[in-house]
Amino acid sequence: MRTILCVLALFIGFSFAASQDLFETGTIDINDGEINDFYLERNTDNNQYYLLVLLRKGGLKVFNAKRELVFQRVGVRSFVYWGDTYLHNNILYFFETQELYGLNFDDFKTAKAPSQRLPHDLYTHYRAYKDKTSELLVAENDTIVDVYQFPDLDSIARLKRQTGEYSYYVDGLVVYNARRRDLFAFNLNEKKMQWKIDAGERKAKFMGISLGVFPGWWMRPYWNPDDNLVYARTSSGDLYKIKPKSGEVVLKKEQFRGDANNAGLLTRMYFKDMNGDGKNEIVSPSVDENIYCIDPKDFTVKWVYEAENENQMPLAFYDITGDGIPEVFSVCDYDLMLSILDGSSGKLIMDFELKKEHKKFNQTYVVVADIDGNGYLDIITQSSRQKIRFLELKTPKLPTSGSKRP
Ligand SMILES: [Ca+2]
Ligand SMILES: [Ca+2]
Ligand SMILES: [Ca+2]
Repeated sequence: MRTILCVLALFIGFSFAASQDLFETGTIDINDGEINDFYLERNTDNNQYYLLVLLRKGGLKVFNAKRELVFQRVGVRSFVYWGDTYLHNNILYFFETQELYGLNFDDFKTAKAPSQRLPHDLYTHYRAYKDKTSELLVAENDTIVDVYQFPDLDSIARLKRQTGEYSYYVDGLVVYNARRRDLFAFNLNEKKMQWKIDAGERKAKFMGISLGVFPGWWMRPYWNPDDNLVYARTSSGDLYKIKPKSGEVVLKKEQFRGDANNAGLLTRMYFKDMNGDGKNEIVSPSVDENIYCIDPKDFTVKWVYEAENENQMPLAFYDITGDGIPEVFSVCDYDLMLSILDGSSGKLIMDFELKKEHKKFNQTYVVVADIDGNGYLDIITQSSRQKIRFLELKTPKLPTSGSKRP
């Protein structure tokens, strides 16, 4: 019986997606600058998808699903991120120098939000949070984390630091890397440091020979809404689960994938239900050339996919098999190999080498959604510094539910 099921699974696996089912449907050429980043967003009023392109020199371009330019503005440096989308009530907030603007995606007319100027324009990241009663903006760079009321931009706190991974706001606390070794939590209500955790040490090796012990450092912390706990990684490949209020380490797994130099160095963490039990698992690309699905309960590895190349870029998620569990879309660094993994097993459904127009073009975002609503998944990637490429997966016809890149 087991053999029959395996053969059947193999047959189904191969029958619903092969690389020849992926077709190019178009490109967008940016003629006046290099692309810094692109995002796919949906206007919930008219259910239309829009592609937001941020230029390296500054500047925003917005395209509709037909790849027509519907809005552009020079000088835009950064968008305000709302956790899983850049649109907040269908408004895209962005900073142009120190001033906050809101672009309404219903009519694409820009207006200045009722705000004051930020004290400087050197922030690298803006993230807004909806709290119980208000909205907050956390603006940060390598030396400061500034917390403001949103959208009026009254200052709430300024935290100094010496290293620049993104912070996380949860339950009145800003959890951030104050120094490479120190993860801090700052209490915004009481205006004091709540706790601090040291990253420990790292044993480094080269060709099997010990190079000694070095201080570890923290990478960006995450928050899992399921259990309301902070999840953090260190450069040693250690995983932590932390109670935000007390700083109590609920679980720590040292070097969860061994002691090779890059083993288990997760580049980001996604919290998604990958087995349909209503609780999130952790899905992570890693510098060690794997993609992991990890059980947050005990940090055991539920599945691992050997990507065979480093992966530092974001993943995308969308259920194409109709079982309610999102598949994982990943593009490897260096070779631009797109892999689609079955979300419940991590098994490869298909892979496809994306077109590179320049040898040195090594990394791309990937976003997925059925942007034209024809029942087939659209896959959007970058094929050069100035070109975005659209592909469509012709098999299978999509189920009605799904998700886009978080
Ligand atoms: Ca689950
Ligand atoms: Ca699925
Ligand atoms: Ca489509």
